[in-house]
Amino acid sequence: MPVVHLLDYVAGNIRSLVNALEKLGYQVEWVRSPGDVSNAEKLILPGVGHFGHCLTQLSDGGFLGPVKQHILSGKPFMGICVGMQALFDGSEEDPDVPGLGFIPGKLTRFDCSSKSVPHIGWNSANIAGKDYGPSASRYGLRSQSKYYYVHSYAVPYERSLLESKGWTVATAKYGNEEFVGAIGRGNIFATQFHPEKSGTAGLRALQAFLSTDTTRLLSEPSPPVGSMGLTRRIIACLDVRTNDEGDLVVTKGDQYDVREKNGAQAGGKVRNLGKPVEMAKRYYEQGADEITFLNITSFRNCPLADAPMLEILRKTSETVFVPLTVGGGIRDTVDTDGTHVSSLDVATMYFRSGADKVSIGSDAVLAAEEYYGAGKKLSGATAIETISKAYGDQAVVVSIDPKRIYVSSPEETTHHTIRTMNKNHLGQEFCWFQCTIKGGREGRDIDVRQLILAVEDMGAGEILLNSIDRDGSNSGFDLELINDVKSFTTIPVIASSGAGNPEHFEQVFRETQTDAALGAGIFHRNEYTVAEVKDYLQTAGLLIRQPEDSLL
Ligand code: 1PR
Repeated sequence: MPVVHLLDYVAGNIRSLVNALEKLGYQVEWVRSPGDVSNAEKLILPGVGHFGHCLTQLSDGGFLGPVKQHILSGKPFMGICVGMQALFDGSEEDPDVPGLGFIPGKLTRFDCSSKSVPHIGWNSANIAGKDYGPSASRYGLRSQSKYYYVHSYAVPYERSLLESKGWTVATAKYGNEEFVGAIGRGNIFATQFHPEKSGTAGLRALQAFLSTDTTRLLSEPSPPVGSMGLTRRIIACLDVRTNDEGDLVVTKGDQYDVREKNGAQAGGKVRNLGKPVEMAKRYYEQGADEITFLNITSFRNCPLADAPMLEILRKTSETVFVPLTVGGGIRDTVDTDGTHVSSLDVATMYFRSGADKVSIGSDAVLAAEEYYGAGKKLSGATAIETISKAYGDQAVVVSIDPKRIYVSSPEETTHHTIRTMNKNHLGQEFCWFQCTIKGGREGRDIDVRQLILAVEDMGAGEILLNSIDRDGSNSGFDLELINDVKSFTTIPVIASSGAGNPEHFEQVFRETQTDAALGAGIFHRNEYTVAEVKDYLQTAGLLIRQPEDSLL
């Protein structure tokens, strides 16, 4: 088995890098003392922590000389994240600490006046200049691929400066700032992004470094202008429930309860819009960035008896390679045989079946009420806390089903109000957003702001922000609600309810700071495909991800 050496100079979690290298068929050997460096043929410097910390550790450990020697001798060297930064002259982060100086330039901090810092998420690594061809592709980078970044300092990109010195540079754009995403020359290749966390695209870049086989290089056209930056996520949501035959079908009502009336009008039949697995696959192929399944009858049925939903996830995850979220009935429960099953166990079943995130609705509201009842104390036992502790914040979504409650003035309620442009029929121009449970059937005395602040404290990683008033209305998202929520939370928000055409998606991205937008009925009723929405957004100048067809 071929060997690659990893420099082990600080304590840090680089397990995923090891996994990625092993997946590519390499055995990882550790370089733990300066003397080990000379054993390495291919050496990787992973980056952990601060620029200054990294360089100081290398220097104090006596690694600087041997690492420089390795690079100068022409042996393959790869730097990742701070490992890439170390190759430059220095960084604003620690101005007194010099870098290795192999690449001219200094890192500066991202401007945070108009965007969040750190820069986190999927962005490009596009080779700049006209000569984007086989030589550039030796680094395995593709203009249409997206890579996972998390950093606050970057090397600002100045066209031709590095290229004139023979470097091939791949850049990304965050806001208006174009920076070095990856760089290579001769035996050196370095990435600001984490290839080990960037799916197939990242593995491809690692493989390119590990492989000396340059005959399989690909040629690519120049990236289209404006294709760089964090992408806008479009999510397709499937509300799933059992029909009269006992099968789970995708259904859709409006304002949550019209579906019941529909059922009565149609002789009690559940509106059947299609099969969940097939529809999820279709939306994935059309380019959906995520798929969400909501089991909307789970408050009546025990989720453990919901074997079809687990099967749906298992089947879907075989062919759909974007994040899958499942919601409905994630809470402590009692199985049909009387056994108590914790919400963590319920979530575990879903994760094992292929879900990447669970979405918690009613239980989050009840937990938030208890949190305030206890004087804003965390119990440690809620579904949000136990699941996020076990699986990470990013695995826990809180789904909110708010309803507008109008008042004549903010003094009329203790709840957080907004002044709205959409007065009600009584002419009232203030409203608060009431949280509901059980699919909107029961309003509670807690508002959306209270709920979000509580679940943020508990460790929720994302908010699925529905609107009962807009659900199924095709009248556009509730921009006032979304703007209000974005003004007090730092958790990513998924705008939901009301999408009726591609313009509504453009509007929500332009007029709010939402992190993602979700549609249901618009796709299920075949009014527009996900691809049509994305194409529209692309034409309108918004950055979206187009699906990658093949690994090759
Ligand atoms: O309370 O943890 O068991 O979770 C139940 C979940 O099921 C919640 O996320 C809740 O939103 C959802 N749910 C319950 N009842 C209904 C219903 O419709 N009767 N549907 C329901 C929620 C709302 C959105 C919908 C958007 C977009 N559906 O998911 O997809 O409003 O629709 P649109 O684009 O067609 O306007 P728990």
